[in-house]
Amino acid sequence: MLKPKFIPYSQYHEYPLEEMKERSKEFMRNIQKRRTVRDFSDRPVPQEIIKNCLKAAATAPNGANRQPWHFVVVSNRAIKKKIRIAAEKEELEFYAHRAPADWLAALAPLGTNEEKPFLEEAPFLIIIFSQSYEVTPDGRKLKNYYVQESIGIAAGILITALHHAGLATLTHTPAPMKFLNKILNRPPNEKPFLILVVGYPAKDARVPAIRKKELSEIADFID
Ligand code: IYR
Repeated sequence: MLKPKFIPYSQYHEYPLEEMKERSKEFMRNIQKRRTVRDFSDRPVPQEIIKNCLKAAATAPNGANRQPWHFVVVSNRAIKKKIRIAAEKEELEFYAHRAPADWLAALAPLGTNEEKPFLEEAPFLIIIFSQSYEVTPDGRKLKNYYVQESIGIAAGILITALHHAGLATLTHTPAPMKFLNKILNRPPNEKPFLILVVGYPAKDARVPAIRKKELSEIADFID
């Protein structure tokens, strides 16, 4: 068993209380402006920004620090087209047959359908894969832990980092997504978690008029 090694947490920075309050408010106000966007511009985005945001996502707390994720960043037109064609095939099946009536009713306010032009129009698709296990250099399978939780947190940080940088995102999950392993040549220990569509919103982008729950609806304080 490996012996743990500890180092001082010297990066920690404490802010005066007033500054903490201000910072929390400022962050809240900024993240409240995030909207899931479905109308993307094809304006290019420097890859450097995506790289920085991925490095931010990679700091996510995760099970046993196994970091059970892999990100494939696609800007190649031909690959984006392949992904669109495969996703729309699944989505047509979903909207026409697979989705039960209650699910379609729940989606109605979002105005979604099987057409996914954003998969080609947006400059970047980030496909997030979760790794249920690792394969060691000598071929052994090493199980990962809390994979869903870990990858969910990493995706959240990625979305937040991209928003903070000034980009719009869409969390897109055509189901099933197995076709992504084939198109992107990913190994069997990896499962697509979501497609994150990234770019500038289109000039005339519109978003559904929906509301977020109030704090009193989502939280209790037990003093
Ligand atoms: N994957 C489909 C359907 C869909 C499902 C949920 I839950 C959403 O919040 C949004 C869409 C699609 O992307 O259209």
